[in-house]
Amino acid sequence: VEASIPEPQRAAWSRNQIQSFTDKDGFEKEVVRHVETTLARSMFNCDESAAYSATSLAFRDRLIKDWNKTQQRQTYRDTKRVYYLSLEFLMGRALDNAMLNVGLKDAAKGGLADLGFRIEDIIGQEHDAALGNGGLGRLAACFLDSLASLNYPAWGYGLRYRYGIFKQEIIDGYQVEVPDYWLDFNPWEFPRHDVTVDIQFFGHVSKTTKDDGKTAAIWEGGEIVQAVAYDVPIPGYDTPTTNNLRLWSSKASGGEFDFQKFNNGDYESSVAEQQRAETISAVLYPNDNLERGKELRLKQQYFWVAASLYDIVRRFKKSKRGWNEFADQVAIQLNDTHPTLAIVELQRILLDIEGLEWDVAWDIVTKTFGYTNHTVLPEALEKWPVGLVQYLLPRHLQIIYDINLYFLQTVEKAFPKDRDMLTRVSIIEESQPKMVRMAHLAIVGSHKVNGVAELHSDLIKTTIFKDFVEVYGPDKFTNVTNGITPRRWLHQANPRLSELIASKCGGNGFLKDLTQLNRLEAHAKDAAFRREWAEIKYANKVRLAKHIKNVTGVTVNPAALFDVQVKRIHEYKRQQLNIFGVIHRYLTLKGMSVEERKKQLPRVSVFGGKAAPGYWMAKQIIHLINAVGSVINKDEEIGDLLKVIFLEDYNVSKAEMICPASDLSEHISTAGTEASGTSNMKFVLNGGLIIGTCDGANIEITREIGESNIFLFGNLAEDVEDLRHAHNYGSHSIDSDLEKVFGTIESGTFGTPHDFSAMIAAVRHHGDYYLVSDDFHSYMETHRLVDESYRNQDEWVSKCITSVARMGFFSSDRCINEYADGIWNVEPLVVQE
Ligand code: Z57
Repeated sequence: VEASIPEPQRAAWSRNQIQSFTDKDGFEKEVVRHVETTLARSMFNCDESAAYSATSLAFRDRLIKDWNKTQQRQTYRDTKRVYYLSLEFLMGRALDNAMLNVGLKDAAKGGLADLGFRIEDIIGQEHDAALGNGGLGRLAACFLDSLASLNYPAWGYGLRYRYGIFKQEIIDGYQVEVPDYWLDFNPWEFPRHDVTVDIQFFGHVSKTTKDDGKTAAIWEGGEIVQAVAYDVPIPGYDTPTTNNLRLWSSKASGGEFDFQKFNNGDYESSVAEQQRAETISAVLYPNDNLERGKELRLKQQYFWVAASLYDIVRRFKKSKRGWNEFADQVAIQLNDTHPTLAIVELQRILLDIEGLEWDVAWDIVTKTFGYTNHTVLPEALEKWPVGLVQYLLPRHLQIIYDINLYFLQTVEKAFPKDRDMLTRVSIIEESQPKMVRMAHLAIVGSHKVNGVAELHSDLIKTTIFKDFVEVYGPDKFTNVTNGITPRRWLHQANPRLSELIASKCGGNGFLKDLTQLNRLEAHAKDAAFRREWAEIKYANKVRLAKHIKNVTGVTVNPAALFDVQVKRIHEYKRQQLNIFGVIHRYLTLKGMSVEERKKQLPRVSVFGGKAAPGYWMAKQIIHLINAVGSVINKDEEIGDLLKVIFLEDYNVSKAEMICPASDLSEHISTAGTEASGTSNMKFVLNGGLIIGTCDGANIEITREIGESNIFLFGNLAEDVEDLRHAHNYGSHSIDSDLEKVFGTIESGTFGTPHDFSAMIAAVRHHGDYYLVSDDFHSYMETHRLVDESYRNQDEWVSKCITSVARMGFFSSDRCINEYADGIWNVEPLVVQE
């Protein structure tokens, strides 16, 4: 079809494209046009929802042009592309981002005002795209923003879940999960019914002899599921580059119905088959840092990986290059081990379908892939039973065994007679049942492996991947410290602060070169500037206070210190330490005279975050937080001095409101457990200080902003092992203040004590694996320092300004440039306008 349209004709068409709007009046016309034609409604009954739809469609039209041009440019120039494979993309809302990146938010604001709407209300209509659990998925979203903003030719590949992460409701203090049906109306995706891939499952492998006498494997039989592409435009900030995020949706192959069965009167089973196929992309697994080994999850992984690789190979083949150029044209990054089957799938394609020799193919494969590890927690490391892989992907299992054989042969040569070494590094764990260790496969099949913060990258080299450092040498392992996009997390989330910063940094340049924030440093001692700064923080707190009032009914004082911990609920992140600390604070206040109380600093403790539905202990923690809140918040003796809020359904759009409103945020994981953390960066960038442990990126944040600008406490990663050993084999005495907290809970102050006994027992009787008791004293002491410091507002605000000024390093732009240089070997595609 493409070829049949003569070139001059095509060129004429593209010159005559309808011009998009460039100002307020043009925007209004487009909104009216979309309301009246696309949406088939009258302007007389255009409500906020219709205004959202029409505004999105107007901006979408603009994006499409840049998007098409970007794809044309990338095809024409045919430079190396990056493919970011991630099972999660936690995108949040798209409209505000599109308006800011395109640079026409003011036009839209004015136009919507003319039509009788407030732009915030219209933006607020959008449902978050929540195709992720937490940090890993949000990192992927920040990376897409940076890749586009820096003009890298890049694609994201993921799954188009019908249900993203569940919506959390809090009922009687307990988490209740509600399905997140988000696809009702989504103007940001484009179905590509012409871009489909047939994906095979099950079946068997037979051998055949080719013309040249060699044998080849044939994978046949089984069932076919169709992958359909849905494309999402990813606009870069202040650049015409608009990249593509391709999400795969599953459906039964052979169209809507199997007509054979239909005609045979087996209507029901043909519909059932269709539904079974659609199940593959139906739901995001809601676990963060936990792998549960479900068959459907493995199906999702292969479905997505096979469709993506087919697409990547198809694109490469269009360039008519030889296979020896594949790794010069294609870089594929594995976001955790979830897409590790891509390594096996590419080897299969090159070997079985393209007929390359094993060694030639394997060389291409290893040059193509890079693997990012995001955790050292053993329960999060993926392993699949050999039997399940055999049953679902028989040919892939053979290839995995061959990869392992050749790998172990080289290890054997380097470490003769070291059976233990072979057992430890083997891709196959010789357990009952045998397991495929996905991290080992990912390491063996990649040319670079990276951790996500310095401490984490050191830890993987000395603990879980120690043997691989001996096998490959240290250079295969590297660090790329995480970053966040300043566009969403400063400019969009905190427009007033962004504007104030721009006024001192010589304009908006800092949004593309975050190191320019250092120009702020000179103003930290400027009293007038500090006043403006503090006023913005206060306004952001007022906004959060209103939200809290709306959703919980609790009145909080915006002048109080807002102390925030929002992230997935997990024992290693230690929300239990925080709530025990809150109880201790409450007891201290209760023990004071009225006079003494008057001298205390008012606080609001804000919590938010989802527990994995099957994570019982995490749900108990949520329950305790709510139970404590409902007692303290109505204690009239305490009043404003302490409020405890649990905000339900924490997500990206709520984070955009919460981060700018925090004075202090908590990043208090047991040292050595949080690979990086990224909300720590968001909070500091928005002018809040951190209380935290020496863990993940907190360490590098401290190095950048200075020790006097962060409240660090607790034991160090290097001491954790000894402490745990002492708990289990020595004497384990619990901190006496913590015992008082336990006593209060056990006395029934916060409801039936039995509800919380497991949380207490985890510390007292089950080895206190997360070192809550060990760190409690230092945690409370450090909170006292926070209070003291907050009393001196001038000093506090200077600390905040100085910290922001020194946060330049934590841009995801820096991070993406490091991947591009050190791992992908790709360059930006300069746009000539
Ligand atoms: C996830 O969100 C992270 C790691 C995982 O292994 C899985 Br599964 C999900 C997080 C880490 O816990 C954070 O510390 C890190 O900042 C984030 O990934 C991005 O690297």
